[in-house]
Amino acid sequence: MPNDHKMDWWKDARFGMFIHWGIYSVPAGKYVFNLPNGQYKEDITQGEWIMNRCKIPVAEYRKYAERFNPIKFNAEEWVLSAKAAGQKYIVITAKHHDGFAMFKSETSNYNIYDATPFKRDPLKELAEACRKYGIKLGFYYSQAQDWGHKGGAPNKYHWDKAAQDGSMDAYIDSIAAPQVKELLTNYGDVAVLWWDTPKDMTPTLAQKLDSITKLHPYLITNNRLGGGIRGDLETPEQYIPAAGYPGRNWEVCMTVNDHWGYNAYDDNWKSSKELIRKLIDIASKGGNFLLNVGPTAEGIIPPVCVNTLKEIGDWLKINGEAIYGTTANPFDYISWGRATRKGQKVFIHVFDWPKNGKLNVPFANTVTKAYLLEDTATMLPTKTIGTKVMVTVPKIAPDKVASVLVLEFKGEPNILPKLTEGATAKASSELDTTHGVNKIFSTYPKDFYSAAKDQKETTIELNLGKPLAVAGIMLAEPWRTWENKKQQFTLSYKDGNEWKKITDGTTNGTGHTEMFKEVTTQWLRLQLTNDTDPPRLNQLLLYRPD
Ligand code: H79
Repeated sequence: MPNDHKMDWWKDARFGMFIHWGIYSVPAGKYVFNLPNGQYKEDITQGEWIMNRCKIPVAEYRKYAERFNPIKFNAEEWVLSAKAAGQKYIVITAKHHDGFAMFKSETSNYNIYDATPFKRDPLKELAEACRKYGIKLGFYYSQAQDWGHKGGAPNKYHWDKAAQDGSMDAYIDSIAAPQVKELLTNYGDVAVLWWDTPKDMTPTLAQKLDSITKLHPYLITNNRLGGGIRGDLETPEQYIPAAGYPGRNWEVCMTVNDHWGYNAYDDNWKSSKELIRKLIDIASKGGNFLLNVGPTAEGIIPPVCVNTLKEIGDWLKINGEAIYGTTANPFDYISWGRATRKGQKVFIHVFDWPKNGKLNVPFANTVTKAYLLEDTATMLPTKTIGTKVMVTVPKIAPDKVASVLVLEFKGEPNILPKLTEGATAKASSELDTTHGVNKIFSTYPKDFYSAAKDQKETTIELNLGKPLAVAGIMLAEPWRTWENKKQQFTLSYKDGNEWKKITDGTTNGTGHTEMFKEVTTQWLRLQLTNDTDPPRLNQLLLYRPD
C-alpha cells in the first residue's frame, strides 16, 4: 500500500493548532435581540454557533460578511505563532456550519473572496506560509450541517426555512462535494481533512465525499464524516479520554478559553501550565493535541493566546524530545506525573516533585542511565528496589510545570500485568449481549457496558482472581462533553463478608481517574447511578499503589 506510512508524520507531530475563523468573529460572541416593547436583550455567550443559537436569518447573517475585512491578517505571523508553540500542523475552518467559505470558491459566492471587502484567499496565503516554514496544513470542512445553503442538514432544525430547506442530496452534489474538490486541488498538499457533525449523513452521501478524499492517498481524515465511515482518527472534543484509545490514532481538540470562534467576552483562558500538562497527559496515552485559537475579525490571534503558545513552545524547546515521536506510557498510571517512551528511553514527566529527593518509578528494567532533560550531562544515581527504580534527584524541581527525567533501559519494558488481567465481572443488569459487563475490559473505543433499559442503577462486582493491592481506579465513560452527563459511583471492597466503602464521587460523563489509600482485596464492587440514562461504562482499570 502506498499510504502505509501516511500517519508517520502525524504520530511524530503530537501537537497542532486548530483555527476557528469565520464571519462569526464580526459579532465576536454578542447578539442583540430587539424586543417588541422597544427594549433589547443581549446574548454575549456565543461563538461559531451564533447564527443557529440566535436564529439569525440567512440574509441578516450575510451582512457580517460585508463587515468582514481582516486587514491585519498575516499568514506568516500565524504560522510563526504555531512554530513558536512547537506545533507541527495547522487545521483551519475552510467552512464551518454557517456555510461561509473562508476561501475563494467557484462553487458558491458565499465566500471570503466574493462576499467580503477583503477580496483575498487566506487559505492560499496560509498554504504558502505553511510550505515556507515546514508546517503541515489541514482543512476543517462542515460537510453536512450548512445553515447558509439550501439542503444543508438537518432540515428539521432550520429556522429560516425559505433560505435553508432543501434536498441534502442536491446540497452534497452542488456544494459540499465540489468545495471539497476545490480544497484538495487548489492548495498544494493538504495533510488533513477534518469533517464535523455528520447530521443526517447516509452511507450513500458519505460515499460521495469519501471517494473524493480517497483520490489523495496521503490525506488523513477524521472519524466525523458519518455514514459508517471510520476515518483515520478518533476525535475526543474538549476532554482527554481517561485511557486513550490503544491501537487507534486519536486527537484531542480543545479550546484555550471556552469558545472555538472568537468571543470578545470570554476571558476564561487556560494557563500555559494547564495546557502543557494536558499535552503531556495526552502524549502519555498516545494521542495528539489540536489546540484551538479563534482569531478576531481584524485577523489577529488574541495576544493572550500568542503569549500562552510561546510559553508552551519554550517548555517544548527543552523537553520536546519527551513529546515528539514518542509512544504511550508503557506501564501503570503514575499519579504524580506521566510517562512517554521512545525506543530505549522512558521519559518521566514529574508534576509533583518529591520532597525527599527520591523518585520511585514503577519500572522493573535495568536502567543504564538516568538524567534530566534540563541537564543531560549530569547522571543521577539509581537503585532497583523490587519492581521499581529509585532515582535520586535534585531537592528542588527544575521546572515548575513538569520536569522530565530520562531513563535509558535495556531490553523490552518489563511491565507488570494490568490488575484486571485475570479479573471477571458480574453486573446486576445488562442492556443486551453487545453491551455486556465484559466490555469494561475492552480497550476498543466504541465498546461499552450498559445497564438494562429503564435502569437508573447498577452494581458491578469484580473478582480479581486473587488478593491484590489496589490504590486507584479509572472509569472511562461514553458521553460527549456537551451532553453534560454525570454518574454517581461508590467503590467498595470485600473484607470478610462485609462490603467496605473505599471512595465515592461524581463523574463528568467522559471519565474519572482517582487514587486512594491502598487496599488488598480480591473483590471489588462498583455501584453506579445515573439520573437520566441507564448507567454505562466504556472501560474500567485499576492501578497499583505508586
Ligand atoms: O467546531 C467546533 C464546534 O463548533 C463543533 N465541533 C468543534 C470542533 C461542534 N458542533 N457541534 N458540536 C460541536 C456539538 C454540539 C454542541 C452544542 Fe452548543 C451544544 C450545540 C448547541 C449546544 C456548543 C454550545 C455549541 C453551541 C453551544
